[in-house]
Amino acid sequence: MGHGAFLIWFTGLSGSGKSTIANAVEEALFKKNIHTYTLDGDNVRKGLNNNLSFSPEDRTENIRRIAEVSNLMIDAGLVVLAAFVSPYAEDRANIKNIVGHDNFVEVFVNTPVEECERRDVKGLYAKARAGEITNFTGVNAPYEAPVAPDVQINTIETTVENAVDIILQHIDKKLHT
Ligand code: GGZ
Repeated sequence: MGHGAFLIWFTGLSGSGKSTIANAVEEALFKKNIHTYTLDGDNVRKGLNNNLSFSPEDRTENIRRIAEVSNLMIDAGLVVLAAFVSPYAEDRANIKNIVGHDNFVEVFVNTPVEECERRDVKGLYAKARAGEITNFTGVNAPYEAPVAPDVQINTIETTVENAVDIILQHIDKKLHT
């Protein structure tokens, strides 16, 4: 039996929890026998997009390629999860045009920069503050928060488990079409 194929796009700052939530959603979908693939900085920026920097132009190209790859994966029948900072509203609108509006679910992982910086799991915020990383989103590069995301997760008030439930509820209809 088949299932719906579409893209769940997670946007938010570095360290906001995008990948953690995407991975937990993927695990929940796996248990429902849904075929998935997760794209994130770790598997895309090291390979397909290893020639791209964090300049505004390269971020736009990063997101465009990821949207095109996602579109191919949707063609193959997968539920695609993608976790990228994707700071520009225009780039996110472009994803929607590439995969088709009905195939796009935008999840805003809304963790304030102060909280991301407090966690600083990878030490990147400290490096950005020290001037060792330029163009760092939230410190010296902009993040344009989604105005009307399909789902918004406030990670200060919401556990990963609850976030998964909220997202699963939102995509339930799409899974069964
Ligand atoms: C933002 C950066 C930067 C700069 C390196 N700005 O927490 P992480 O480490 O694993 O997630 C961040 C990741 C962002 O890559 P994306 O492909 O998602 O960005 S975008 O959508 O804007 O193209 C962070 C790390 O790469 N990183 N330098 N300057 N994040």
